[in-house]
Formats: sequence, C-alpha cells, structure tokens
Amino acid sequence: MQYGFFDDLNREYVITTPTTPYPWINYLGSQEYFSLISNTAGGYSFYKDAKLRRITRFRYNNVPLDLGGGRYYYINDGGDVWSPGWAPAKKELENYECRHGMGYTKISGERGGVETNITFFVPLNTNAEVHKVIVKNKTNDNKKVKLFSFVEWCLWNALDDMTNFQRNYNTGEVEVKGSVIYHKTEYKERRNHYAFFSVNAPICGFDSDRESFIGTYNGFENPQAVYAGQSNNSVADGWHPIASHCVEVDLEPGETKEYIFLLGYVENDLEDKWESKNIINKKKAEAMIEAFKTVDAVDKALKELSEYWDQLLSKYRIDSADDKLNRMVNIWNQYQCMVTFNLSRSASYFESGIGRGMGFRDSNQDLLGFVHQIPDRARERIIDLASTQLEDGGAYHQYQPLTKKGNDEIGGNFNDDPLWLILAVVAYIKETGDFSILDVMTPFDNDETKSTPLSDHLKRSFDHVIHNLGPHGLPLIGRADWNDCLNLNCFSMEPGESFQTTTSKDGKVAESVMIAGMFCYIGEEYAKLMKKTGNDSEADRAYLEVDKMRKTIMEHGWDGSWFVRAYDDFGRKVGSDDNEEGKIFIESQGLCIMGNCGMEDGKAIKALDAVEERLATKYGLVLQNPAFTKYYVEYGEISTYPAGYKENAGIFCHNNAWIMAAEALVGRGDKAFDYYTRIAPAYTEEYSEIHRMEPYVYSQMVAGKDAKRHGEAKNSWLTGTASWNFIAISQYILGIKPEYDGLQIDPSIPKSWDGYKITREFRGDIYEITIKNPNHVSSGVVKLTVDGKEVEGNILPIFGDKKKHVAEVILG
Ligand code: BGC
Ligand code: IFM
Repeated sequence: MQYGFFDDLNREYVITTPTTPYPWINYLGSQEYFSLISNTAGGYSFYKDAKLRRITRFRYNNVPLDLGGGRYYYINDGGDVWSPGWAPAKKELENYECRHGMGYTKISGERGGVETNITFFVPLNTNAEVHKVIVKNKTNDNKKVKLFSFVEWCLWNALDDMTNFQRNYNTGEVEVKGSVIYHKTEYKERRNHYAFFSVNAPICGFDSDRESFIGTYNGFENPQAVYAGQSNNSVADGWHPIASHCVEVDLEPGETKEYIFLLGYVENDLEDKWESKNIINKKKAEAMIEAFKTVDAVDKALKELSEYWDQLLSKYRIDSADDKLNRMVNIWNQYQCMVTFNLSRSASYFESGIGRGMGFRDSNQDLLGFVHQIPDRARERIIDLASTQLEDGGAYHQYQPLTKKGNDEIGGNFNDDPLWLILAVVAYIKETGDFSILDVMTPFDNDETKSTPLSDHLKRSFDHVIHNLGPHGLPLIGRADWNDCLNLNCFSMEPGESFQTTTSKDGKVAESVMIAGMFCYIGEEYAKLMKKTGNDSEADRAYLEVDKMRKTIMEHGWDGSWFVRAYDDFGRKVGSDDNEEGKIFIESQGLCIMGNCGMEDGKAIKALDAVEERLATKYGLVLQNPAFTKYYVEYGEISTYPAGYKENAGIFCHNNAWIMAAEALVGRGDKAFDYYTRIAPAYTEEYSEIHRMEPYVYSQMVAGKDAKRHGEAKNSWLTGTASWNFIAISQYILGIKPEYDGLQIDPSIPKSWDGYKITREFRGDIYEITIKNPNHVSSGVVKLTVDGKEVEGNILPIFGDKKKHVAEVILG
C-alpha cells in the first residue's frame, strides 16, 4: 500500500495523506542552519549542533506522535479552527498534500473554501528558514480569516531544556518589535546569539508566553488564543517563551494573499556581544528580514536552491529502463548522502540530537557517498575528523559539531575507527586528484602543538591495527568494531554499567575478523596510495602486512563454509558453525571478500552462498543467524536485543551493501542487484504499510526474519546505509569508479540488462558513458571507446579540458 507517489520531474515525494504510517520527514538546510520537518509540519530547528544550539523545542517521545512541537499554523475562519498541515488542530481537510523536495517542503491544506499553501525552506548561505504562506479564497464570498503562527523556543541547550526546569522556568526572555519576536534567553554564558520569528506584514497581535497563548490545560490542538480569535500580546517572563503572530487576512472571492515568515538565528560578532543586560544587536536580524521581505526575493532564493541541487545531482546520473533505479540514483540516495554527511547520527526522529554528535567511523563512511558532490566540504570534514585522532592512531569515537572536540565521555578504543579515515582520504584523493591534502598539518586530539602531516595520521591508523594484534595475529576488537553491540570484552561489566563505560579485563584477547578483512581492503588502499606518492618503502611494508593478514584470515578466520566473525575473550570462535546461535555474521563475509580474501580458491563464493542460504530474506539480509535467544555475557549488548531486531539478526541495511559489493566483485551482478532492490526505498514503497518508514530514504534497520514485525523498518534517514548503498550501486554494480588516473569502468550487472547510460562529472570533465550489453553478461569490458577512439583497458583518461567526452562501453 502506498501513501503517496514519486514526482521525479520535480524531485519530490508527494504524500497524499497526513496520517502516514509514521511521520515522514524531510531536512531543510545544508550548511549551518538545519531543520527537521514532518509531513504535518512537526519537527525542530538548530544551528550547527542539535544539542548545544537548539532553536525550537521538540518532545521526542510525545503522545500522540509528532505533536511534540513544530512550525504550526492555524486558521480561524469564523470560529472554525484548523491547520493547513492537518496537525496540530487535526480538523479534517478537504484537500491535503505534502511535497518533500530537495531542501524544501510544501504543505497545502484546504477547508471551507480556504486553501493554504506553505513552502518551508532554508535559503542558501542563510541562517534562517522561510515559511512562505499563501492563503486563497476559493469561494464566491468575501472571507475574513485570522492566520496564527506558532513556534516554541528551546532554551538553547536541548538536554538542559528537557531536564533542568528549576532553572529554566526563570530564564526565558523575549522582546517584541513590530512584527518581529526576538528570543534572547541567555544560557549560562554571555549572550552571543539569539533567534527571531518575523512576518512581513502588520500583525493584529502576538503572543510570546506559551500559557497565555495555549492555556494552562489546553494542548497544541486547541490553543485558547486561536479559538478566541485574538492574541494576548503576552510578553514571556520566564516559563515557556514562544513566538506567535496573528495576521488578519481579508480576501475577496478568488483572491490570494502571500506572507513571508522568517525564523532565524543570529550569532553576534564578538564586539556585538551585549554590553548591558537585555540589549541585543538586531542589525543582523533586520538585514535578513529585509533580504526576504518580498515574495520575489523568496522565490528567487527557492530557485537558487533548486539550481544548487541541479548542479549537485548532475555529477552522477543514470538513464536506465528502471524508474525506481533512476530515482534512487539520481535523486533520493544522493540527497540522503548529503543529509547524512551533514548530520552524522546526530538529529533525526530516532536520534534525539542530544545523544550523539559526529561519529568518527560514521562520518568517514558517510563521506564516501558524498565526496563527489562537494569535495571541498569533504576535505574540511576529513581534517576535522583527523584532528580528533590520538597519537597512538586510535581516535575519539565522536565529537560535538559545535566544538569539534572529541567526546571524553565516550572516548575511543573502537578498533575499526582508525581504518575508516584511510578510506575517506583515499576516496577524496581519487575523486579530486588533490594529493596536497596529505601534507596538511593536522593536530592530534585538537592540540595544535601536536600536529603532523595528514599522511602521518594515515600511517598511524594503519599501524594502530598491527600494534594491536591478538593471540591469532588478528586485530584486537577493543570495545567494539563496526558492530557497536558485539562487546566481546564486556564480561567484566559491573551490574548496571553500560558497555560504553566499560573497559575489558585486559582487552588483549578478543579479536575481530571483520577488522582483519577491513585491514586487507583498506590497508591495500593505503599501500597503493603510498606507491602513488612515491613512498615505495612504506608501500612495500604495507603490502607485506596486508598479505600476512590475508594468510592469517585464511588460517584462523575461515570456518569451513564462511568467514568467522571474531574470537571472544576466552579465545573461542564467534560466528562459527561450532556456535549454537550466531553461527554466521554478515560483516566478515562482506569485508573479507572486499579485502580480496578467498577469491582464487572459491571460498569467497562459498561464503556468499552461505549468506544467501542463511541470511537472505525478501526484505534484505539479516546481520547474523541464528538469532540469539538468550543473553551471552561474553557477547554483550548484541544478545540483549530481542531476536530479529537491531544487531541481533535485524536487517542492518548498512552492511547489506558490503554483500552487494562482494557479489559484484565475484562477478555475480544478478545477485548484487537483487540484494540492492530488496532494501532500496523506492522498491519498498509498495508495501509501506509493513515497512512504515519514508519510501524515499533508507532506514538503518528492518526487522529480521525472527522478529514478530518482520519487514518493519526503524531509524530512518541518518545511517551509513545511504553512503554505502550509493557506493554499491554507483561503483560496484553500475561500475563507475574514480581512480587516481581516471574513471574506471567495471560493471557487474544483471545479465538481462541491455545497457544503460551514465553521465559523470569527474575532475571537471563530463563523461557521457553508454554501456551496452549485447551478449547479456554480468561483467567484463571487451571494448571501450572515448570520443570515437578505442582505449586499452577499462580506464577513461582525464582530459582536463572541462569538456564533454562521449564513451562507449561494450560488455562481453
Ligand atoms: C545501538 C547501536 C548503536 C549503539 C551505540 C546501541 O544500543 O543498537 O545501533 O550504535 O547503541 O550508540
Ligand atoms: O557501526 C555502528 C554505527 O557507528 C552506529 N550505528 C550502528 C552501527 C552498527 O552497530
């Protein structure tokens, strides 16, 4: 069952009912100001950091769902109160539609002959969101309606805002000037920022105190001021500051009126910081309001946003016979990659914004699917990440986006972390050819006095693995590798202690075959990079270490029919046929094969056959099997989840992409693409009532075959799934891979395909690539021509002339 449809021409998902199976959200903003907005206008906004600079308040775990706060609008039409986005008033609408697009959302609702259409977006280079509100009288009579706006301020620190009431109820301060409501509460520091909410029209009243507007015993659905048709002109003094305008809208039959509301954030310059209490420098806010005071200016900004996305999405485009594939590759997957790049795992409808900032492993992986869009931002992120690395090559697991400092509470010791940095840097250099990044002086632990060139950080990442090997010569797992919940050193935990605060007994035994596979895959990339930069001795050393690790994997990490997952702290196999439960895990199969293990002797194929037999379901591949049905103290958190959820045999979509890549590498394009379609959102759209999450973006997890709710997704939007699935489809399956010296063409596709076209912008040149498959094979380039001339091998050269180059590829 569907709750909407894709409008590919406009790059929108059109939702046709407000009561989707779960709130279906979108993100506004892609630089410093961000907003989450649901299909009924719920959600919140923040500046850079969802924890430390929260602009509007949101109750995550609210009943009912998604009525925890938002940008709410109300119409009072002669006593009939309703909301154009359905919520919060929840009055039945004669027409409703929500269009989520690239960085904007349009919600329209109609009732009693009044149509309201609101476009929400964050203009480029602006720390504010625009709400363009159009009200139309569709009747033959004059209409006099009142339009009320509403946002509720958060007192900046979102964690404190939800916990520290004894303090917070005394701190709220606002100021109202004309049609602008300023929020100027301080937060335990000299004021250096404030927010505002304005409208470009005279108002007939305002409220800035929540109780005055809503009433002590009412809710968002029936604010007393709206029902009274009259604001109270309340000025908040402590308690709960809000911003609400009332605008009188008089409409003749058929008439339309347009209003621009602006919700903005201002960071004062140092010299602007308050001199005396209660004074804010309004100049910057006034300038923003001035810039967006006309509909023309707003429409122009919206057009610029659309052109920005035209340009971002033009870097990789497919033209194929499969509409679902086209819309995933050309629009939604790349869009999600940008959002995930921006926010890591920090703020979604499943991540409260107060828990996690930017993850080290997460951000390095998110970058892979984003780097072709804006390489400069990827470069900046790489340096931020590398600056949180520690001198021994380990890394802080997370950092706060506002401060960019490593998070001490969580610390490090997740032993996969360092390797992902190498992969991110390699991807950046292959995309751009910019080797100079390796020379950037980069601090350890943000301490400038401890800076070394980035290349040295990569060396330390590589060495971190070989300096931390266990009894079998496999990498020590530390607190956990990619699988956060496989806590093999956790048996020394005290009751009530969480794994995050636990260190192992000695941490010297539990080993990860997954990190070993990663080391072969990423370590080899490191060796190639060293070779490329002329550091032959370092390259030779790295190749030797990688070869050694491959041998170790085949000796201690091969279980007979698949790769072992790990060794626990007692030196026993995890993910082996010897185990009663958790016999086979997905991660080591994917990464060992990507690391070129078992390719020559058929073991890779054998492992992939085992994956198909034991892990595949129609909704995707489960993480391991059989699911744990009891608690294993020696495995930790993974066995605490009910069977079929999350890391305990859920379909963890992130790692499905590694199997797609592995299938592509062994030449089984049919299987690779089959797995791709099992989780790609556009293909799940038709069973949205089971899946429940947005059909335009990936979710982290879908309940596995052992779960009661098999097929139901959770944790949509912020997941490494976005980036890895883009890599799987664009590079491994469709086969267009950036390399140091050109664009490699190496498809691994379903045999039935006749061909497809890819347009790829690479190092400034534009390649129009037609891939033909006359003999219906999966892989193997037999002929490659560029601009009519045949090229040896399968690499398209770099022309460097910023022109279009036409390539033809024949598979056979
Ligand atoms: C979740 C993981 C998450 C980890 C660390 C676990 O409870 O299941 O997905 O990565 O916590 O926050
Ligand atoms: O690898 C992790 C990631 O860092 C956060 N989400 C869950 C993944 C698997 O445990």
